[in-house]
Amino acid sequence: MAVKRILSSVAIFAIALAFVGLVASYAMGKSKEPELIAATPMGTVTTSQGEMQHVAFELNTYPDSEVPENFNNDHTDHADWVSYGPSTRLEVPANSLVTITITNYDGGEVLNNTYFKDVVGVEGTAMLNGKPFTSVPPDHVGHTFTLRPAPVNKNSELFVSVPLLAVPEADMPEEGYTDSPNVITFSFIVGEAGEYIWNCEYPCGDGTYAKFGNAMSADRWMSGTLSVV
Ligand SMILES: [Cu+2]
Repeated sequence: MAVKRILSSVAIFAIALAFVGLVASYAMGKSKEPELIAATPMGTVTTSQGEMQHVAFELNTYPDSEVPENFNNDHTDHADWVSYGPSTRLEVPANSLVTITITNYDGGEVLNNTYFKDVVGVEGTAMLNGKPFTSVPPDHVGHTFTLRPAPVNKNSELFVSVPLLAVPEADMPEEGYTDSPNVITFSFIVGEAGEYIWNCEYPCGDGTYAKFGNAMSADRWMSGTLSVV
């Protein structure tokens, strides 16, 4: 009898310990959620769909996750992973023109799918270092910003994809970041409220899963959300 009682006490203790562990890991996971950043209001603008409000984001892409300004992503657990910042959770108002400027500090190589070398779905002209562009060489891609409706958002046809030209290997320093990043600016129109997801389509992860491992297979380093509210 005594042995049985001890065994059941041990079992209860083990279950309690497992529960505490589960709650702790859930709480830790939760705290890493990137902060939601709202677009900066830029007034109104005339577009192909008439006059609408204009909002903007300034994002960046880096060859690792040690960038202080990207603290929102809390990347300290994977400091060597490539990253988008300052956050990957974005929010914009419905029926607006969204302009995104991305400063890319990362190198890159060859796309798996050359479709993603092209600028697709933008309003007006995309700019690369101050000059209009419609595509980049498919073997010089650092990352892409590729936006699609979330599966719950069945009525939306919004699709945007913009390649980020890679920084040449010769300009990638051993320590720190390049002095000559590529600056890419593009705009697109969002309609009614809805949820969108975006990700990078260049295989910029580690050597696993054909370079779609680590940062590419985890949430928030090379992927994020766009909430239209
Ligand atoms: Cu990428």
